[in-house]
Amino acid sequence: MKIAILGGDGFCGWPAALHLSNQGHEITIVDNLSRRRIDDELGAQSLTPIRPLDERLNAWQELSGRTITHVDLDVAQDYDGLLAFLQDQGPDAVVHFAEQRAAPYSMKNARTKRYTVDNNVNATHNLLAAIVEADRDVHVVHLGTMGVYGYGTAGMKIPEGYLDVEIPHEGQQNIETQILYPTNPGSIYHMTKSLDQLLFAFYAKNDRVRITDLHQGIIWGTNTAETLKDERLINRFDYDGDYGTVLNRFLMQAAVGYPLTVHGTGGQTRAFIHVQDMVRCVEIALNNPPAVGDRVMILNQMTETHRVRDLAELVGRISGATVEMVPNPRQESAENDLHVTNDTFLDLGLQPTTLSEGLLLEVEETARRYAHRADLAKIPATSLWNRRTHAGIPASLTGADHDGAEAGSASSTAAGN
Ligand code: NAD
Ligand code: USQ
Repeated sequence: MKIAILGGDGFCGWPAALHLSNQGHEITIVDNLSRRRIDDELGAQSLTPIRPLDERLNAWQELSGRTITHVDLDVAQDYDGLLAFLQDQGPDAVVHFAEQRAAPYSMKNARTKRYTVDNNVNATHNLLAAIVEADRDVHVVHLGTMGVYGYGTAGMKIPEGYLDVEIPHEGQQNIETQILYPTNPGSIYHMTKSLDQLLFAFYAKNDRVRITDLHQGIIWGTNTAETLKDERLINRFDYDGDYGTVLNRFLMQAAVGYPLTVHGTGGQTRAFIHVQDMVRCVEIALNNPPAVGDRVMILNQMTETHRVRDLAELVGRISGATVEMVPNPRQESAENDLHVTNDTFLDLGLQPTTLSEGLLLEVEETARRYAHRADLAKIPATSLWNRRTHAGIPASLTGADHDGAEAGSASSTAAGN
């Protein structure tokens, strides 16, 4: 297949590009390198020494004999460039990773909120509009999030995107139908993924675009079979308070001797998937597209659920790290239960890589190898979900009792807006 990977220089996109190239697909990465500029803006680099994209691509060519090309294009801003790309290259499929993906970054201040909405919603809409204008049959595989379902306790197993409902119909038989599972995003970032869902539903219905939306859980791990082949192919490892995700943060914190930062009671239960399974899921999704005219195919891309404080306890036990309960900078339920259906990927052959001590220690070992690159001052999560102290919101939620809180800044962004 000819596959365009939007966001192919990122944490998920890079290993996915290598994996799909290794399978013999013709890969083009479309990426404006905004994530690298956000590293500079935040003064927080990947723990692992990721190489410039052209060096990565040359190394891959040298090692595998396969060529991956790069088009430097802002999918959200350069509609004409995107349209010309689709017309010239004619990809069979587009994997869309090109969004601002950190919930804390999206909640920092008005500027980062606006950037996240503008970037993510425009990127998705530009892609869909360009596919229609180019008049091509392109399968869109989008990386969405489990977070669109919300993180309360649903009281049921969360289905794959659609909810069976029965609507009372006065004087007649009740109507049985399926609706998009009601969204309940917990951050501006997660909200953009909810907005993406509506765009997908519309374009699948109106223009018969074939779309798969992968509702992905939190990725953990850093290496895949391909990124391990050479240090020049190394994947990014985010550990800072904005981009670092919880389990990788805990493993990095254990490696550098920093107490594991559990937010609040650590009672949040979340869905997880290892980075190696993520690339496999993307491959499976590409090989099993919906038919033209089908509704959006929504798959839950996760393999297990864990409560945050249990993860901290596990990492503490295997590494000897201490755990520190810190005030929660986010607004989220103190405790939630989470049960998720992931039958489609299992039926299509995914064999989950579940959390094991060996794999956890492997990630910690990677973090230990690059511990000298860590800036411990970047570890605390300082982006607060709410500062509106006059709106009747308790101090425990506004961060008024939160140490090390940052001021809401409004400086210009390095991400290009
Ligand atoms: P990332 O920030 O590492 O990568 C995103 C890439 O997209 C970056 O290389 C960035 O430069 C590029 N990009 C962003 N906006 C762009 C634009 N307008 N034009 C061109 N390129 C652009 O993020 P990631 O962790 O690789 O996540 C990829 C996708 O997967 C995101 O959409 C995210 O929501 C989703 N996801 C990630 C996780 C996770 O744990 N990392 C979990 C669930 C879902
Ligand atoms: N948390 C801690 N301590 C930390 C960091 C996080 O207790 O040091 C807690 C958070 O408060 C939250 C949970 O861990 O309750 C998860 O936080 P996270 O930063 O690991 O994950 P999240 O913000 O949800 O976002 C990440 C990715 C995002 C993706 C999402 C999938 O950044 O792109 O969409 O995971 S999901 O969580 O399933 O919605």
